[in-house]
Amino acid sequence: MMTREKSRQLFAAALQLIPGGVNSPVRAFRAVGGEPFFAERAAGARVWDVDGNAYIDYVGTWGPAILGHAPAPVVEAIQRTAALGTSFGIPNPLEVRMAELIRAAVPSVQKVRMCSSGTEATMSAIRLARGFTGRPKILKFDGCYHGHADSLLVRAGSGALTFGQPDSAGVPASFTEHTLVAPFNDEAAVRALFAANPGTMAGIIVEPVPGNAGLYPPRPGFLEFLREITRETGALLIFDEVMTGFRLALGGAQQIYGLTPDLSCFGKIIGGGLPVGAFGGRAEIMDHLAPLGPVYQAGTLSGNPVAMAAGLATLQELAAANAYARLEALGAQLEAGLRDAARSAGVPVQFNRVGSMFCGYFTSDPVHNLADALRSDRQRFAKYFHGLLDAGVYLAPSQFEAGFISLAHTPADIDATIAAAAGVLRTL
Ligand code: KE4
Repeated sequence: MMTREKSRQLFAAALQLIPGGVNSPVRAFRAVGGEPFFAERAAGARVWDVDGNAYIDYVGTWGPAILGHAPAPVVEAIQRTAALGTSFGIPNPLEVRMAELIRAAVPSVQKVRMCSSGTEATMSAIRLARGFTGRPKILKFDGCYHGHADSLLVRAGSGALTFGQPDSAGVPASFTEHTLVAPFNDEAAVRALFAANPGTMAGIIVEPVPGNAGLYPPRPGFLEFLREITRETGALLIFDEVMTGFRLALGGAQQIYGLTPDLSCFGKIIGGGLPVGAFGGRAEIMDHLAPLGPVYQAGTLSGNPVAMAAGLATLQELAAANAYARLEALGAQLEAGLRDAARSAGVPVQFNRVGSMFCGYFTSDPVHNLADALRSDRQRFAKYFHGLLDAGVYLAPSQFEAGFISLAHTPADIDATIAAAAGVLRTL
């Protein structure tokens, strides 16, 4: 049995100093019970806690660690760049290189603006959509999480959903009156909202593969429908690819599904674990941003050289041969093994996966949207989570998060995970 005494002591101290003892709510284990472990170090597919326990890691710092933890090219790029200055607040060559790489990988992005988080990216993209169209309303989908900007904390996923408060206190109704919400994969609901709000829709913001209520893929044709209705009505289609960008393919979900959004948001992987966000799209839209246009957006550390170096090193590794084929093979191996383990244990599990993103829901019925996800057995998930944790496998500490496989995971790691899961499933 693992002991986590040092983590327990650290958490007790943290609780006196930091709200909930954490700097981001989902880390607090409130959705699964118990207390979080404190990370000492991470390398490759593993993290070690301060008590020396090792875990095969499927959280990957919520997506950025697609190469695995502390990849040598990224660590070296950070060290080399930091020695030249950690921040300038002056344009630097790495920002240009990053913009070139993003544009080369994502053809819908003619121009891109760097920022320091996914929240900043989506918040800015929405402001830009409203400034470009001169219209107020934005449609989002329930269970989708786009960061914690006021107007987007409406029926949001991830940590907001985990705590049963998808709408946050402190956000006046007037701040969200222009935020419309529809169920994901529901064309009729989207059509009805557009019909009820003629000429006022600035855009739709969507996670093309929602990963903040677990994971459920778009039904065939749904994303194409969103592209069509926005084109027909002059609203902008904004793909929030903070999680899926450079994760599902070098060109993200839009490459997988063959679609061209008007704006795209990025984060996580493009920072290689350092604070980076970005948003980009058609030049005629992006040129509405200050200092060229009337839509203001700014950031002290936007395009920070050290963060750019970490992101560039990550993207360069991802551009290497067959990275995504390797991730797909590992994902398929995990999916096949976990499906077999659940079947052998007689435990109903719906396993959703797109590439190296996955989620297992404890339910007999398919999961296509938030309502389906909410019908899953979260108590069973909590037991499964802790059983795996004690077996040295770290899943996201919430049913409403996605899992991530990295290029550092090996087929042997996947087999060990499946064996651990099979043992835990038999106890549920
Ligand atoms: P950040 O502001 O946390 O960098 O990004 C917000 C964001 C925007 N869009 C999507 C699709 C996202 O998944 C996120 C952040 N993801 C969560 C994990 N589900 C971050 C984890 C956390 O809140 O601690």
